[in-house]
Amino acid sequence: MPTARRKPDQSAPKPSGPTGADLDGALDPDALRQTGDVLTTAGGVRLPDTDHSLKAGERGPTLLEDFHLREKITHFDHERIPERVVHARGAAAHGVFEAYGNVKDLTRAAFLQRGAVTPVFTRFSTVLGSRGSADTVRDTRGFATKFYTDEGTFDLVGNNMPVFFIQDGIKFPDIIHAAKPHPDREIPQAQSAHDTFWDFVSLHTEATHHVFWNMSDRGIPRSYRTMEGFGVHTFRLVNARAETSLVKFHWKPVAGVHSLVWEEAQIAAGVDPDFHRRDLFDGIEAGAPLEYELGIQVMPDDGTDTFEGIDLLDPTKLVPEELCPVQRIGKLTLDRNPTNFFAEVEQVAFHTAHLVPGIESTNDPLLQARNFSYLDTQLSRLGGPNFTQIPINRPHAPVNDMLRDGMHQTAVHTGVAPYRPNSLDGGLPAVADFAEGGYVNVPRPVEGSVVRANPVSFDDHFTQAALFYRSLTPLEQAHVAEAFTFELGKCYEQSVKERELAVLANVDAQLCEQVAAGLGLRAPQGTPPVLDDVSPALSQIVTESGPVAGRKVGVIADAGADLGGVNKLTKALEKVGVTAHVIAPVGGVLKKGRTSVVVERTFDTARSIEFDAFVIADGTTPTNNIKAVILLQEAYRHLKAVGAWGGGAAQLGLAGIPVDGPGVLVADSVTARLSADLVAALGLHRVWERAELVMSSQV
Ligand code: HDE
Repeated sequence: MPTARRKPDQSAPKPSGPTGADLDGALDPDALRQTGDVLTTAGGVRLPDTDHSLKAGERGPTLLEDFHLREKITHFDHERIPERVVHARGAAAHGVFEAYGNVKDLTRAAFLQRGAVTPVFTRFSTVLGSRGSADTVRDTRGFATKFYTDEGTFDLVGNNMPVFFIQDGIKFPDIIHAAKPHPDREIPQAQSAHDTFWDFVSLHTEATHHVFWNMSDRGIPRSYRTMEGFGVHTFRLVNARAETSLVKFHWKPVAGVHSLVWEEAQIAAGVDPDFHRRDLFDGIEAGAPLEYELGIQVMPDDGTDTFEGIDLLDPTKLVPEELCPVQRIGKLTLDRNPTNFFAEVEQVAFHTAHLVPGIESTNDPLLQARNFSYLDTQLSRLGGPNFTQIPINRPHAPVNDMLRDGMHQTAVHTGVAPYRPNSLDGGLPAVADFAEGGYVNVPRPVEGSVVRANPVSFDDHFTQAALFYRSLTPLEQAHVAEAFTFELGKCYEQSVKERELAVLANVDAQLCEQVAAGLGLRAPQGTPPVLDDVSPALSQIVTESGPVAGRKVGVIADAGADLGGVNKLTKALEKVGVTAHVIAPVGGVLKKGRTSVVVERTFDTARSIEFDAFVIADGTTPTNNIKAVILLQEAYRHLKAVGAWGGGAAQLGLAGIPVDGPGVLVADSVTARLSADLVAALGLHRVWERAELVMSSQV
C-alpha cells in the first residue's frame, strides 16, 4: 500500500479560500449574474445615458473626462481572448454522469462507485478551424468532459476517433502547422484538403491510421449526439488495494453512431455553418438530452504495456473490441445548455492531468506531453494561473491550495502561512495519504537510458489502417476512396499526391488503384498487410432501427394541404422525440376550416441538410417550385427517407423520385403505419439499400 505524509494534527482541512469574498458579497450569485435593473459602470455607479459621449457642446470635441465612454470602449477593445490554438470551434452542454457502480474492483475513483451522480460539462469541437469556422468540415472532433467529482475535477479530454496522428507529443506543433491554413495566405480554413497537410502525413506515415479515420464517415458526424468518443491513450486504474489495470475509455452514444454524407456536409458548411452547435442546442431545448454510456476496455497491467501484441503506449493503435469488449460503467446525460457562451464554453479549461484518485496516466509519450501542454496553454489563453477560479472551472470539491496571488486572483485567502510546514496556521493545511483519499501515485519502477527514440513496436504504421479500412462495409469503403480522391485532388503538388498514393499502396492495393484512377495517376506497388481478421465493430452502418430522439422531419405543405394529417403526423413523431417542421412556399400560418399549422421554414429558407426525412402532405404541389424539387432530390440522393400521403405521392414522382423505390414511403392518409414506417426509417439513419441506385443515376 502506498503511503504519504501523515497530517500533523487531527483537525480536518478547512475548505478553501475565498471565505472573505463570501463576506463582501463578491460571490453572491446575483452579483455574478449582473441581473440588476439599472445600468451601471463596472464600478457600480448608476448611469443616466449610454448613447451619447460627453462633449464640450453638442458639436464639440469629446472630453477625456468621460469615464463611462473610456471604460465602455476600453473593455470592448479587450473583449476577445486568444482562441484555442486547436479545437477553437466548439459547443458544450451541462449534464450529469451516473455511475453503474460495477468497477469497485478496478478503481477507487469515488465518482465511479455505485450511486454516484456527478455534475459534468462536455465540450465538443472541431480541431482545425477558427472559432467562427463551419461545424461540418471533414475533421476529427473533440469530446472533452469535465467531471466535477467530490474528490476533485477529472477531465476526460478525448476525440471521436480512437487513434492519433503522432506517437510523441513533440510532433504536435508539426502536424498542426501542416494542417492549419497556409501561413502566407491563411487558406484553406478548417480543411485538411491542401498541400501542407498531405505533404506532412505522406512523409510521416505514423499518421496513416488516423488519416483513414478522418477520410471515413467518422470525419463528418451527423451530430454530436451520434458520435463515439475515445480517451485514445491507455490509462491506469487503481483500486482500494492499490491494484492496477490498464484501460481505454470509450463513449458510446445511445443514439448510435451516424454521419453526414459528404455533399450534405459541404452544403451545411455554407447553408448552416452552425449545424452541429444548433443541433446540440435545439435538441436539448426540445427535451431530447444527449446520452452516452462510458465504457472501458480493461487489460492486465502486467508490466509489458501490451495486449495481444498491441502496444498500449502507442496512440496510433486501437484495441479491437472483438479482442477486448467494452464494459459499460456509467451514463452521461447532457440536458442543459449554457447560459453564457463566453463564460462557460469559451472559458472552460480542460487538462489531461486533472486526474482523481483511482485514475493515473501511463507512459504513452503523447499523453505525457499533453499533461504539460494543457496547463501551459491556459496561462496565455485565460490570462494567468488562476483559471481554475473561473466559475466553469471551479472544482466542486473543497479547494485548499497554497497557490497565492497572480493575475485575476479572486480568492481572498486568510491565514498567514501558505507554506508547509508551518506552525503559525496551526500546521494546516494537512496532507492526505492513500487511505485518506490523497492522490498517491502507485509506485512503479522506471529505468532506461536517456534516449530520443521509440520502441520498435511503434514502427508498424499500416496494419491497423488496413484493419480499419477492411472492417468497413463496401459503401463506407467507397466513401473513404471518394474522400482521399477529393482531398488529394485539391493538392497542387504532384509529388505530394504520388507520395500519398505510395502510402495507400501499403494499406490496400484496391483502394490505392481507385484513388489513383480518380487523380489520373498511376497506382504504385506496395506491400499491404495480410490480415487474419477484421473488426466489425469499426463499421458504423446499422441494420437494426435505433433511437430517433432529436431527429427532424420536414413536412411539405401549402395552402391546399391536408392540415389535419399534418397535425396528426406531427403528434405521432413528437411522441418519439422527433420534431416535425412544416415547410411551405411562404411563411405565416396555413389555415383550412378550423385547422391551422404554423409554417416554420419556407422553400427559400429550408435546405435538405437540416432534415433527416421529408414527407409531402396530401393536396400540396411543391413541384411548382424548383427549390422544393431540389430539396426532395437532395434528400433522396443523400439516402434519406422520403414519403407522402394522398396526392403527395404523385408529386414525388414529378420530382423524379421513384415512388416504389427503397425508402420511399407512401400511404393514402396519415396512418399509424405511415408514422411507424417513418420512425423505423429514421432509426436506420439512411436508406442504405438505395445507395447503389443513387450512385448510378442522375437523381
Ligand atoms: Fe489536445 N490540445 N493536444 N488533443 N485537445 C488542446 O488545450 C495538445 C490531443 C483535445 O474543448 C489545447 O485548452 C498536445 C489528443 C481536445 O477545450 C492544447 C497534444 C487528443 C481539446 C492541446 C494534443 C486531444 C484539445 C488547445 C499532443 C484526443 C479541446 C486549447 C501531445 C485524445 C478541449 C486547450 C476543449 C485542446 C494540446 C493531442 C484532444 C494546446 C500538445 C491525442 C478535445 O493544450
